[in-house]
Amino acid sequence: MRNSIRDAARIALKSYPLSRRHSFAERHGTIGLSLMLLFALSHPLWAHEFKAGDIEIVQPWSRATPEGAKVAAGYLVLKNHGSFPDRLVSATGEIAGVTQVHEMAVDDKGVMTMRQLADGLDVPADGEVALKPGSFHIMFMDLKRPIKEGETFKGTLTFEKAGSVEVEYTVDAMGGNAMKDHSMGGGHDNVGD
Ligand SMILES: [Cu+2]
Repeated sequence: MRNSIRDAARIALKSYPLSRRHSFAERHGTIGLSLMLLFALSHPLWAHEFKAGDIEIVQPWSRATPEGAKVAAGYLVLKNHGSFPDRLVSATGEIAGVTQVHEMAVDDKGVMTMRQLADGLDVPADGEVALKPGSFHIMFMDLKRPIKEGETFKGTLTFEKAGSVEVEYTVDAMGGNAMKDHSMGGGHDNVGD
């Protein structure tokens, strides 16, 4: 009787770590699977970082345009990991006949205006510049077609020192600031010097 209890205890003790190990392996597998899933889901974010020399281009995006729209804006963050300033001098977009680097600002009469940065946009050494709604942006003009939410389109960015790099813009839903940018597009063809 005592022996059988001891045997039972021994069996229990022996099998306990085994079953723990087993369930750990199972759990481990589950963790691995969820991590893989997480990576798979976040992959589009990774895919939208690009590099040209010391310049990192973070997550280029644009907004869907209404039917018949002639302009769209592109946004991204430029990070300069180098110790020399650089400059974004030009851009292209496969959806646009003409692509320019623009700045949007409020003039002294309180009116939102935008202008082409003919000399390009400075990217400070060890610094960054954000192209975002209401500020600097890539201006896609003479659109060849409307762009739709969820699609991507390609473009290039050319830097004075870092050279050219191909990037891919993801297209967000219409609305918000970008619409305001775009609805001012009527004056756009007159912009630039
Ligand atoms: Cu513009």
